[in-house]
Amino acid sequence: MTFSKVLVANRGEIAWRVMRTAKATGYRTVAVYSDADKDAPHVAFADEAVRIGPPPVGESYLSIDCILEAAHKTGADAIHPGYGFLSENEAFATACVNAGLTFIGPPPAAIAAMGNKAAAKRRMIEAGVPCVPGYQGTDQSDANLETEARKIGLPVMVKAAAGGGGRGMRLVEHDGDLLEAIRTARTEAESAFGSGELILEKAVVDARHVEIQVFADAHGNVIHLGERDCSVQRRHQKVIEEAPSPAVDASLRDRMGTAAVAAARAIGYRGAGTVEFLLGADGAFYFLEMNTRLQVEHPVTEAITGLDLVEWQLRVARGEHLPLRQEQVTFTGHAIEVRLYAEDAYAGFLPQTGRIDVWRPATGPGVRIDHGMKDGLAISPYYDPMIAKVIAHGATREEARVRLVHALAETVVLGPTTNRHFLIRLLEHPDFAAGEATTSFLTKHEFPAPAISDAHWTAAASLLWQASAQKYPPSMRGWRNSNPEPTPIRLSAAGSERQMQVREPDPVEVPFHIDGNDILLDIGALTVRFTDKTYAPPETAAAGSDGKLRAPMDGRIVAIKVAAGDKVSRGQTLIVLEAMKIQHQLKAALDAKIEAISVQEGQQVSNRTVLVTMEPDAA
Ligand code: MV4
Repeated sequence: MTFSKVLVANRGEIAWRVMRTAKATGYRTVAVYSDADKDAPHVAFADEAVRIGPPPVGESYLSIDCILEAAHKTGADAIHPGYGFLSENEAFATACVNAGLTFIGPPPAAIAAMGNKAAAKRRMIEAGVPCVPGYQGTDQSDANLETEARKIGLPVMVKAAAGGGGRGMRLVEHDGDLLEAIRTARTEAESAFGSGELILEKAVVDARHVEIQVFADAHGNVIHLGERDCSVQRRHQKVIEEAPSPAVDASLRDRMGTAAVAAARAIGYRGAGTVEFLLGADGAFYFLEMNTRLQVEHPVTEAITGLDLVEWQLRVARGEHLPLRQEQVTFTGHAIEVRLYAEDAYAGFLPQTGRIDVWRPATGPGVRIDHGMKDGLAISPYYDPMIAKVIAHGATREEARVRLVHALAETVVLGPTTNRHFLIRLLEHPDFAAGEATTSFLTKHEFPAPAISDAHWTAAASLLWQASAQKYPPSMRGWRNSNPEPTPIRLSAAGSERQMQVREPDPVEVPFHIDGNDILLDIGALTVRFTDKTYAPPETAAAGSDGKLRAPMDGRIVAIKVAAGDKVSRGQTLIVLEAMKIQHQLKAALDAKIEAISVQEGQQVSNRTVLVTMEPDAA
């Protein structure tokens, strides 16, 4: 059925990416946005934009009514769901069809067929698609599942039939853990997916996750567009995806592609789909699940086939035949994608939020960066904190890998902490570079937080000094006619603190951004946030444990609160120092007895001058 105006029911990079192809192929485009996304690029890019609600997904991007209302309001006659959100929601696809709209995706029945793992596996077994040996039956009693697990032989995977993407999955290696695993998996599945139905599978250890891109039209044509290797995952979240797989040769590609086409054909598939397989070290492969949507990682397939998969989706949705027959599909070179996230890979991958102050995506031969970003846009806590997908294509895998590392290194993203440095280390790891990463890669290898280099500290102090003349005026800078004194600057970062002495510094050429009292600085693809503590209450730089209280900066003694012989306790104010119109309470860092006071009230002192000497109490 023909259509002329496409509403993209999504946000971020995929909304922008889909609209780019839709516009380029002559469609008018409609964006939907929540209040959190009103300044997002995809909204400005669209021909029309409709606010669909407040930021929470349940009241915006997951609201079928709001989205259909937006289509009605704008006269959109087709809807592209993107990925995530409602893209695999059968009710949404049905509601689109019932509203007379073209759903740019598979038939609702195909979505339903793949929604339940047990039913999907039964369909695949019927279609002759190789599946992991296991149990996907209806007798869900503890006793039967235990018996079936023992028939399969440990280790087994217990999976939620209504789950997917590894959610509700549990590996059982010891017989004694079996019953407990079955019971907890069932309970978790009931609360997470509304169904406690389980399937059991032989655990395929140290496997690769290799998925086949399939495409089907409404005229019975079904082809595949090769494979993607997505083995490098963290908690079932893909981190690196590449095409082709280092472990797949032409013969295996042909066999996996044939199986994937059979799977799509068996469920009357239409449009873009992905059939996920586990590929064992022995070359055997097994059906995992089928994703009835365009995947995040589709750009690596586009890079090696030279095709635009969204353009194919639009063609198929308007009833056209697939543009190519299987034998016409060709693969050129290699492509690798990473997902750039606002998350702290060195602190438990904690998601980060906040404004992206500086966003400068890299460019270069073979580099593609799909993003929904611009300077000043915030990563909101309501949605997936993906900033961009960074893809590099090359004639060889090594060229693609090197190009990707350089693209990441040259991409400037200053604001929330990101996983950029972590991604570079993954790509540079010898096992990955050798094409030997399997699904155990991220459990086998540690990537601890890197130390902050002296270069980072020095550059941060220099840049603050240069950029903040008003903060460190000559009087503060220790400047004297004869010879310039160094300027004291105290910085903290990642829980440590340093007192720096800055003379007239050399120019520093690194990406940086000054954000109030902080400076974000990038050296060697490691971005560090430093906080200027120079003016922080010196108790944060209290007297060292050597019993000497020193001036933390140039200033004037305005009050002396103690006398020689006094007993003082930790945190007690000893001296008040005025610097830059701020009165700093200089406190004792430990219980002690005052031995000597070396200054008088009204005296001007320089940074680091010893003011008070104490005898620490015996520990
Ligand atoms: C498995 C498996 C090994 N044996 N099933 C299912 C969802 C998908 N995203 C990951 N899944 C797996 N299913 C059996 N029978 C291995 C994976 C798997 C995986 C498991 C743990 C950690 C990372 C993984 C990455 C890819 C695949």
